[in-house]
Amino acid sequence: MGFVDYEVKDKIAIITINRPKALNALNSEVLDDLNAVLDGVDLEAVRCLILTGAGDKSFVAGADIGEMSTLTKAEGEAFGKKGNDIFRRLETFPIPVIAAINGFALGGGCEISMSCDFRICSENAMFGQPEVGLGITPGFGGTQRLARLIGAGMAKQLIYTARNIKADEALRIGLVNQVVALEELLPTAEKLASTIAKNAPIAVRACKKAINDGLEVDMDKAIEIEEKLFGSCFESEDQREGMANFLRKKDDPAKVKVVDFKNK
Ligand code: DAK
Repeated sequence: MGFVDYEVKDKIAIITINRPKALNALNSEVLDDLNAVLDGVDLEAVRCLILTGAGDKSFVAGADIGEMSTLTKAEGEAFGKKGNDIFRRLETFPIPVIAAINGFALGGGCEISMSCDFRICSENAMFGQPEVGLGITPGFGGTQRLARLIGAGMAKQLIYTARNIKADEALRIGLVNQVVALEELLPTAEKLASTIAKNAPIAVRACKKAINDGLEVDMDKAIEIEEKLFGSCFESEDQREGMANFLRKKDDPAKVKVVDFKNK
């Protein structure tokens, strides 16, 4: 695929935005390629995705300023919708998506990382929403997702000032879960993804949906969402085998085994 690479390793897949000449900035082609890569993910085989950027300097340096600079109002709205649809697709993708942030995550770069389930980053990562300095608002969900992730006050401060922050501050305010050396970034993401991939896929997917959908409604409705998704796990082979394994273990610890969950 032109600007987006896709590699499957066992049950995990790595999506790499690969446009290093522009620090992996998102133009229409990159967005189309990313959408096509998501179309091709085999959900029977792959249990967790990692999203990263090519090179050691930038995850994604934002939406492409050159492409945006000449847009009309209508084209700007269409570009925003294209990005928003893909970011929302990532956010609601059936399996978890980990952002492995290897450098600049500015504007649309910060926004795409926030569409992932969680973020880890390298020590050289830099986050920010510089849009107001360019005469625009964040357009790929930044005002909404940043406020939900780190709280309205901190999000407003970062967005109104257009200040970039380093990895340690991103960790302190809860924008990322973990900071590691650059060379450790992908191995760490892969280890996390493999740990997730070993768990029962139907249950992991249901947890993602429960958390995402539950956050959009009040607590009474959220609990109902959880109840339904909890119920949906029963009668699956994975639920039966997962629980049977626990009971065998109680019966005789020697009988415990690592369950090979089948996604059924
Ligand atoms: N777009 C296009 N090209 C970019 C780019 C970007 N966002 N960021 C970097 N590049 C290109 C540079 O132009 C340069 O290209 P050449 O000159 O070599 O051809 C190359 O990448 C290397 O960049 P630098 O030479 O600038 O590298 P430095 O190390 O000196 O600086 C930097 C790195 C990341 C600090 C700097 O490149 C920078 O400030 N880049 C822009 C970062 C930024 O402002 N990003 C946010 C973009 S705004 C909306 C929809 C979406 C959005 C908003 C609204 N609606 C529909 C309403 C989203 C907005 C954004 O994301």
